[in-house]
Parts: sequence; C-alpha cells; structure tokens
Amino acid sequence: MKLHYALSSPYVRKVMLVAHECGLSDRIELLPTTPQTIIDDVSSENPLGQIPTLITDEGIALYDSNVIAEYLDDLGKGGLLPASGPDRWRVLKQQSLGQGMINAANLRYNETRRPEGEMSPAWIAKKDNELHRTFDALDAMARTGKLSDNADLGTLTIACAIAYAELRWPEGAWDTGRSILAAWYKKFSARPSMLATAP
Ligand SMILES: N[C@@H](CCC(=O)N[C@@H](CS)C(=O)NCC(=O)O)C(=O)O
Repeated sequence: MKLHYALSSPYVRKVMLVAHECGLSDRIELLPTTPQTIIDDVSSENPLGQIPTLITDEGIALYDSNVIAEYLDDLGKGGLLPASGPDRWRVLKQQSLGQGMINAANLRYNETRRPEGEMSPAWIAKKDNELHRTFDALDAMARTGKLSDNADLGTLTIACAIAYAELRWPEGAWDTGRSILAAWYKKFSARPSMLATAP
C-alpha cells in the first residue's frame, strides 16, 4: 500500500495511528507531498487533492481519513470498530466528534495565517467556541466513564484531535479545569501507536 502524506497533517496521523494499532504500518510505503506539490502529486488519484490518500495493493485510491481508517481496520482485523449494536454507534459518534475537532482546529489555524484584513476575528471566535464546547463535552464523557481507555476509531480520533489542538491552539489551554480529560489523554498518549506517530 502507498499513502500520500505529510507529517504535519492530523488526518494523516489518525490514519497512521490506526495502521500501527492494526499492525499494518510496515506495509505502508509513504509518499511525501507538500502544499506546493499536492495537486500534482495527488489529484489524479483523489480529485479533492487532499491527504491522506491511500493506494491499496490492488491499485484502488481511498479517501478520506475515515474511509482509510475503516479499510485498515478491516484489512488488519484490528477490532477498532464494533460490527453492530450500540457500541458501533458510540465509536462512530466519537469518531465524528474527534473529526469535527480536527476540522475546527485546522480551519482556525489556517484562518489565523491569512493576511491582516482578510482574517475574520468573528470566525476565529466561532471556532474557539466550538472547540471549548467540544472539550467540555469530552471532559464530561471522561468524568462519567464514557471515554474508553481502549483504542477504537473513536478514541484514536479524539486523542489525535487533542494532540493537534494542543499544537495549533495553545492559547485554548484545553487542559485548564479539565483534569479528568487531561488524565485520560496522558494515559492514552503512552500507547505505542501514539508515541510512534508523535509529530
Ligand atoms: N476530510 C478529510 C480532510 C483532509 C484534509 O483536509 N487534508 C488536508 C491536509 S491537513 C489537505 O490535504 N489539505 C490540502 C487542501 O485541501 O488543499 C480527511 O478526513 O481526510
């Protein structure tokens, strides 16, 4: 398999976390790309011109990170997504929450890098609120035992999102007043997959 990737992408990290958890990371050949070359490198296989884009051993291009994560889990029989029942919907819902956090932190960061005058402080504040609300919801989940210590597509995405928010949104000070969530994240971050993929 081949993966179009860049180390800075949180979506790529999520896919690599799943690959490590499924024992598949050694089977992935990494094809580096950059913002300057991404269209030339990727768009013939992914018209969205985005990473991660995975090329399977059969030559099929897969995107986005959620689809690639499910593919790797299926291939590696990682057991990261329950087949049916309430647990499946809990994991998928938590994956959506983590994915939404990554989107918010990523869009916010990109906005802050726009030239003065093109940047919208109101829009940045909206993303700040989104992130704070989500962190509060995660803290409540951690307090009520709804955030598992086990790796699944939900918890891996959430851990990836927290790491990315910590990196790109330090002014958010997400762990202030959220000690139970901070303890959950500290423990989860010690997983070999988290250590192996740290940016
Ligand atoms: N929904 C996609 C988002 C992927 C995405 O936005 N990737 C960024 C890198 S962090 C990208 O490729 N940006 C280039 C662009 O959109 O032009 C996923 O989950 O994979």
